[in-house]
Amino acid sequence: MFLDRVKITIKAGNGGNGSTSFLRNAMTAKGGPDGGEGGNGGSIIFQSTQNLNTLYDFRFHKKFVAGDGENGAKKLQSGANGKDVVIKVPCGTVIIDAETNKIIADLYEDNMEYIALKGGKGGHGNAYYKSSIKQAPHYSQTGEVTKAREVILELKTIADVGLVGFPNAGKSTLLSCISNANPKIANYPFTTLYPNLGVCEVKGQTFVVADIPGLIEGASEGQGLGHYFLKHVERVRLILHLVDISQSEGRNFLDDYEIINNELKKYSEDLAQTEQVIVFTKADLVDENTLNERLNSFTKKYNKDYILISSATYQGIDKLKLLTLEKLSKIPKKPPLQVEEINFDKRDYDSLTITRDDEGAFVVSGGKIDNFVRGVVLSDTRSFAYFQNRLLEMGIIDMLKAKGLKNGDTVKIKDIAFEYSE
Ligand SMILES: Nc1nc2c(ncn2[C@@H]2O[C@H](COP(=O)(O)OP(=O)(O)OP(=O)(O)O)[C@@H](O)[C@H]2O)c(=O)[nH]1
Ligand SMILES: [Mg+2]
Repeated sequence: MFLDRVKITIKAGNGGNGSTSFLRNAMTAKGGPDGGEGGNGGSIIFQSTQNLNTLYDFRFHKKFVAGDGENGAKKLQSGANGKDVVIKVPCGTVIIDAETNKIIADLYEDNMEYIALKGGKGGHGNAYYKSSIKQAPHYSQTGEVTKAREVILELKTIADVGLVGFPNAGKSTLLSCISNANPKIANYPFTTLYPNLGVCEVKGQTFVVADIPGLIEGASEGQGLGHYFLKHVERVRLILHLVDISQSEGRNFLDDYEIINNELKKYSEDLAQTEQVIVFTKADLVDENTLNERLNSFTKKYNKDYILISSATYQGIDKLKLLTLEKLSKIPKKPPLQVEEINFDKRDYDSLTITRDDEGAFVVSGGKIDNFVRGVVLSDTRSFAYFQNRLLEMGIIDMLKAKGLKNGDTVKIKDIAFEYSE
C-alpha cells in the first residue's frame, strides 16, 4: 500500500497550572507563597528520514498529541514539561496547513526538522507574583491551553531522475538493470501501481531514479491511473522518456512520444520544461532494417538526440548511465518548494473585542483576555481585587467606558460576570 497524501490532526501539549500554596510547618508561623511553576506542554515536531518512502504509517495513526505539562506544586516544585512528539516522515514530505491550504514546510532533505506547534506555556505559581508590595499573592496562573490543528502531508518524492513513458515501455525493467531496486515487472500494462525508487551507481557516484506508473493518452483527464503520480517526478532534474521502439503494443512509437509529452505539458509547464533524454527501448525486438527506418523517421521529424537500449541484451545500458551522470552534473538541484510566510503556530495574545449581548451586558473577549484570565482564580476575593486592578491597568475599563459603560452595568469576561461600580 502506497500512501502519499494524508490529513492528520496535531496538538501541542497544554501548559501545566501554576500552584497557589503557602509554606506551612512547625518552624514557620506565617510562611510566604511557595506555589511552583507549571511545566510547559510538549511540542509537535516533524522530522524527515531516508528510512521511509511512503506515508503508509499514517493510514491508521492520524492523531498526534504531545504531552501536557504537569502542574506546579508546593515547596516551589515546578511541574515537569510535557513530552514532545516527533513525527517521522519520508524526505520530500510537504506540510500544508489544512485550513488555508498553504505550504508551511518542505522537508526535502534527510534529517530536517520542523517545529509545527510549540507546547503551551506553563502557568506561574503564586511565588512568582510575590513582590515588596504583595507579600502573599493568592493567585496563580493556569497553563496555556493549546488548540488541535489539521495539516495535510503530501509526499513529493525526491529523486534525481524520473522514468516516464507508456505502460509496458520497460521503465521498471530499466530501473532493475541500472539500480539496486527490485520492482515488479510483467508483460501487462499498469504493472507498476506506485512509484519505486532505486539508487544507481556510476563511476563511484550515485543518483536516485524514480520509476512511476505508466501514462496513457488522457492521463490528465484521469485515464488509466491518471497523472496522479507525476507529482513524484515533479522534482527530478532529468526525465528519461522511454519509448518502445519495437511497437510491441501495436502503437506507433512517434505517436507515443508525442502523447507523453502532451500529458507532461498538461500536468505542468515546469515538468514539460524539465530536460529529457529520449530512450528507445526493446531494441532487441526489432530487425536492423526496421530499426534504422524508424530512427530515421524520428530524426527527420524531431531532429533530436536519442539513445537506443535493450534491457534484455544490455545494449546501450552503460552508455545511458554515463550520459545520465554527465547530464546531471550540469543540472542544478531544484529548489525546495516556496514556503508561505504564514505563522502557522500563531498564538493570539493581543486581540480584544467588546460587544453587547441580548441583556445589554458588555462582553469582553479575545486572545488578550484569554491570556489574562489564566491568572485569576475567582473563588477568591483577593484575586478578584487583583483582577479588577489589572482591568484598569490594561485600559480595558477605559475602553468599556468609551463604549458607554456606566455604574451598575454588567460586564462579562469569559465565565466571569460582575456589576461595574466606580
Ligand atoms: N525483449 C525485451 N523485453 C523487455 C525489455 N524491457 C522490458 N521488456 C518487457 O516488457 C514488459 C514490460 O516491462 P516493464 O518494465 O514492466 O514495463 P513498465 O514500463 O514498467 O510498465 P508499467 O509498470 O505497466 O507502466 C515486460 O514483460 C518486460 O520483460 C527489453 O529491453 N527487451
Ligand atoms: Mg513498471
